[in-house]
Amino acid sequence: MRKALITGITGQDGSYLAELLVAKNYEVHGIVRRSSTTERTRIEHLLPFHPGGRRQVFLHYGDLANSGLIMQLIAEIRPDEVYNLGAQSHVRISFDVPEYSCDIAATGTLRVLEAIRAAGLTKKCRYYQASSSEMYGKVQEVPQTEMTKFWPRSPYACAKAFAYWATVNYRESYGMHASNGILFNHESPRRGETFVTRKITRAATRIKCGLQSELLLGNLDARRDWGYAKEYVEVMWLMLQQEQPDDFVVATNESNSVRDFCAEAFGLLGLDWKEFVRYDERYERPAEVDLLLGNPAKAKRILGWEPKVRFKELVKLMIEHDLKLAEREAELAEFYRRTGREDEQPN
Ligand code: NAP
Ligand code: F7E
Repeated sequence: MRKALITGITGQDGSYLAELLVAKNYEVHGIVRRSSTTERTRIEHLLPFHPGGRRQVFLHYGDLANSGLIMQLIAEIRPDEVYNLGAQSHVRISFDVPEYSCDIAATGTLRVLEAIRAAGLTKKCRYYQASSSEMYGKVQEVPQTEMTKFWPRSPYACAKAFAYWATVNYRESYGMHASNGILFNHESPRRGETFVTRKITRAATRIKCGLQSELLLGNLDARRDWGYAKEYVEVMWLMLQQEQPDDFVVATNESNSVRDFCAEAFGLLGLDWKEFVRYDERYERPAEVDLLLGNPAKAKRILGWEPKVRFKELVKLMIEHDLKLAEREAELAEFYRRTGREDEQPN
């Protein structure tokens, strides 16, 4: 049984990747942070105590800020593959907590790479780095490829650029099988609720169910290349199965604006987005990334991968999921209202 270690296993991508690796019969180890609330909803169904859960998933307390623990875990687990997905991944928030964001995404990456080396696993362990299209920032060409120069526009993107080069450096210095996936935005019903796509699908469906009256957004002109997260984790695995490590753009080669996303999402519910969306400058960023469009030709050529879910289908699957969620919320709110127990309703 091959062993994989995932940092960021509780996140959107970590949860889909864990499912994929379990299905491929890996022993899956995940690093989780201790916090006062145990938020494991995305991976709960995989854990041994869950009915139908699997005995091949193991969680370990740790933090990418803590080099001692990272060293200890990697030395103990001795994984065949490491997927480094942990990060403070919200670009807007990285302007509020720049040092922390960089410590986790940049130095955290170095901690993991160094732990693999210190454990004597440079030749045994393959490494995947969650690099990001945000590194292209103020884009130097359209569409972006593996050769396009980086111009990061946020603390998050600067940290990811460091992590990208650290991965290349460990490959070149120590012959490690270390690869970067330069993933463009990818979304799903598991996307965090403050990223713009999920914020829109949650709000549109809640508005439809009478739970909310408006949606506050920042820049509607930004364009993104949005794909489906569940498909994107397959590329992570594929990259580590190649004989040679390498860096790949993962994208759909289609770009839409935040405004397009609103129109599509509200439209699916028979609503006109212009009636509900209000501008709020709090959601603007000090420096914006205006246009991302990725060319995944290399991934297709070498890995045989290409995206199947396109923009409209992606919006539809997110809306369908969130509509069910909003309908349940509305039923619950109605129950508390009818029984005169509004005060007791959980947030
Ligand atoms: P996400 O949902 O925000 O998940 C981030 C994960 O990192 C969570 O499991 C989180 O744990 C963990 N984490 C945060 N701080 C940590 C720390 N100090 N130590 C250990 N773990 C920590 O992100 P995602 O969308 O799945 O993205 C996965 C990775 O790909 C991230 O590195 C992201 O930057 C990168 N990426 C994402 C996209 C995208 O469009 N989604 C595109 C390109 C690259 P908690 O649950 O405890 O918070
Ligand atoms: O913003 C605009 C915002 O936060 C997309 C992360 O996964 O993908 C993600 O980063 C666009 C930006 O994603 C709101 O200004 C307008 O132009 O959904 P987002 P992101 O910043 O592209 C990359 C590839 C990553 O690597 C990151 O980890 O939408 N926008 N109004 C808004 N964005 C948010 N969040 N909230 C708004 O109200």
